[in-house]
Amino acid sequence: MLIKKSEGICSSEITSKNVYLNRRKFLAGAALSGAAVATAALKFRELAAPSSTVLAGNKINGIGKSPFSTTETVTPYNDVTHYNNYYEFSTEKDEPAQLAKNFRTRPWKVKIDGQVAKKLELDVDEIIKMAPPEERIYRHRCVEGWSIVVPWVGFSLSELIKRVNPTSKAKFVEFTTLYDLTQMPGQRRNVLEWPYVEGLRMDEAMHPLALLCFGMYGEDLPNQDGAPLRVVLPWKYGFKSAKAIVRIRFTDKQPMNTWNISAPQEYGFYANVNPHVDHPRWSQAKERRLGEFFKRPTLMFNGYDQVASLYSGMDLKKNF
Ligand SMILES: Nc1nc2c(c(=O)[nH]1)N[C@H]1C(S)=C(S)[C@@H](COP(=O)(O)O)O[C@H]1N2
Ligand SMILES: [Mo]
Repeated sequence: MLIKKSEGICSSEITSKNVYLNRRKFLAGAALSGAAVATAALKFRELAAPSSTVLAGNKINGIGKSPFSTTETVTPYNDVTHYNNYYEFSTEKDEPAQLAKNFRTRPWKVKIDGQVAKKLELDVDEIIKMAPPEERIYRHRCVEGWSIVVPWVGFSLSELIKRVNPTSKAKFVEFTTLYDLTQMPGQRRNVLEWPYVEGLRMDEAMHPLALLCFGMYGEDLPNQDGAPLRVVLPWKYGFKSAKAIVRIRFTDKQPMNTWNISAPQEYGFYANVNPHVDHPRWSQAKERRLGEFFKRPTLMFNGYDQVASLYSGMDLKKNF
């Protein structure tokens, strides 16, 4: 019910790339006159983003292109912003868009602690300025069997890690999501343990593909996609990519992660995308790209072979 399609135009008829490019053109907007801008804006809203609530983002300036980007068709913005797993708001995928609308993403502090030379509390805007923003078009696959292709904006998580000086005892990094019952209605239910926590081994976190993310489609990250700060780990199932991060803690022991706590036989710590290791209740061999009808094969590490060396010698059936 959140998605109001304009008449006669089925979203699949508009290639998402065109929508995306039009959007970029619209955002650039420089050459257009006032009236033309109004018309273009109207058209754009009709075609690409019927829900105006998702247009609250601000354009992010000076985004560089990343060589890590896939050339695959970008998933329509409207799908990516209206089909979300974000249990702090709701277990229904179409609800976070609406329920997170007034979520306060400023001011926002991020605590950096554990095995670091000096504990820090950084403002999210200080973090965002640590390195130049890049656009990374990544495939992203949910453990449930759907996938998206998103032009995320951010920079390698390693950039932040280098600047906060972890000690030699730092073997893992843990991410914690905001816990705020006044803003996150889903936290009133005990479907998961709150706050949501996730973790990575240090070498995984330092891999250049691991993205510290604060934007998408050239704009600020929408609230339902994890504003103001999240990670995106394209070779892992989506649940590893924690949203709304308020704490980054370096540890000598493997941290717990929320979905593993909830169902350890179904969700592991590593959670690398692996078509050969099925979920106990369903196959992981195929996936459905949002906006597409036919399923496509799922690739090992979601196609990001460059991470394979991180796991050489490991039994990935045991360490699922
Ligand atoms: N804090 C928090 N982060 C989270 C989740 C969540 O429920 N809470 N869901 C995860 C899951 S299961 C997926 S698939 C991705 C979805 O990200 P997207 O909504 O931006 O596509 O976010 C992940 N990060
Ligand atoms: Mo997911």
